[in-house]
Amino acid sequence: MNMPVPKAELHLHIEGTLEPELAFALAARGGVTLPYADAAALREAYRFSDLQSFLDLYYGLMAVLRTAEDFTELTDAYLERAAAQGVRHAEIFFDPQAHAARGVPLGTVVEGIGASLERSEERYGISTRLIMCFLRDESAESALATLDAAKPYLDRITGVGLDSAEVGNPPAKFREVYEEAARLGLRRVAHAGEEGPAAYVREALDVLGVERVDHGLRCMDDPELVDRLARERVPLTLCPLSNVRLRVIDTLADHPLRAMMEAGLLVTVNSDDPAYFGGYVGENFDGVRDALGLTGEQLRELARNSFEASFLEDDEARRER
Ligand code: ES4
Ligand code: ZN
Repeated sequence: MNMPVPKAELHLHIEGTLEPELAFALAARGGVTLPYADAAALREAYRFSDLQSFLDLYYGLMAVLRTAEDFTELTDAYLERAAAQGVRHAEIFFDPQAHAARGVPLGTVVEGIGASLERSEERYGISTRLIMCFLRDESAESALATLDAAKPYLDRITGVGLDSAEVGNPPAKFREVYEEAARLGLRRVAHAGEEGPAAYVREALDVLGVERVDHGLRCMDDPELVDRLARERVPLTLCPLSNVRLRVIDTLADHPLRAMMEAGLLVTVNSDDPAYFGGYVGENFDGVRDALGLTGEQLRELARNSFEASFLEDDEARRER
């Protein structure tokens, strides 16, 4: 087998790494009843028509994540798989509001994920950062309260992100939240231009001051925006298998990734919610390589981009590669 190329993963929802088998194991341990006969039946339900149909299942299945140990186990399982695929650095999203709504406090989530991340370098050879995402279909007040609740844990949280249902929830709704995050010294990213329009990508840059855009593929509808993103070297974290499974595009062969590289954009390849979308970062790399006919040099460029786009300091990023 070829050695996988060293890479960073920058767009990964830890809750989206919950494999059906682990979901059933955690359900049994926690006394939670799932509305599926078994793991195979659950996997059968992973036929999504759009982002919302996925989110409904994704938030529902989180019911099995209750204790800090559950989050530690979830994170360990991801890191082990990621290491096998050449991941040397991972910037990991989590959704505190989705857990708080079920009575699982932010501290439990951070302590649980953190216990895994603490050992990640020595166990898996993966350096990590943690990024707390706000649910954009919840209110700005709820996001502000979440940011407030995170204050005791800011030594373990590198930045903030914005995810969940995009259309109708534009970035500007969270202007104050991002201003406060900046005051607290947090890095800023946001999902934009996944299902929403190019205008949301522009707004994420101009109103939220994001340093990196998650997905962003709809920028391709706006040539002026593409020029700006290329000129300013704003990284875009693409998730090709996610886009196919959520019907943002029809097939991998329709993915704009190659056109985006040729337009001079700083794009990276990531897995988003790998347990739901048919593969981890390695399968995403292999998928676009085969569907788009990427060259070895283009694949190496994508791997280089992933370190350049990361929140590692320049000297750290060089060492990881
Ligand atoms: C997500 Cl694919 C995607 N888009 C938006 N929000 C999300 N949360 C988890 N996965
Ligand atoms: Zn995402």
